[in-house]
Amino acid sequence: HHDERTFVMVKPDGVQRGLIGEIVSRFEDRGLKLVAGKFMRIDEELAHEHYGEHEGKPFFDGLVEFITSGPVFAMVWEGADATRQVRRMMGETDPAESAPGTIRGDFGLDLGHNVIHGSDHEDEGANEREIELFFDEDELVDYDLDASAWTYE
Ligand code: DAT
Ligand code: MG
Repeated sequence: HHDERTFVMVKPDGVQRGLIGEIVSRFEDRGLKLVAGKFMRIDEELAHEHYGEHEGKPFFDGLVEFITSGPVFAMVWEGADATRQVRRMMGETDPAESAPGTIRGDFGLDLGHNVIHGSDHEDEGANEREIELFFDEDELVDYDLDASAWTYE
């Protein structure tokens, strides 16, 4: 199956640092297919829903403040094992522990400002839940990506 979808977002720090294009390029280069994209501001309510699993943790308030502090670029990417592959390309949660060559390892130094969000592949269904939270069904574009014929055997 090449049609697994995952939710990805360039966070406010990544937007302000001009990294949207670089990050989109990495997923394009990998052969993933862009299904949706939206430049937007996350409000308090959406932030609480999106990061609900972290409510009550000491970093939660700061996390909500950060993610609502400026625009984000939300995306849906599709491809074989997309959720896990995007996470591998992102690196670890802490940029300081992320290998060079990963997005967080190449563009971050500090845990709070780690440039990108991707659905957790170890949390069953997180990808679908997050896609639904950020996008309406009619915002997901149905098309064939010609390059896929050369990406997949
Ligand atoms: P990830 O974004 O890799 O899925 P997560 O879901 O555990 O990581 O946490 C969500 C975000 O919260 C993470 O990108 C950065 C922030 N965060 C996580 N743990 C933190 C901590 N111990 N201190 C400060 N911020 C933290
Ligand atoms: Mg997470």
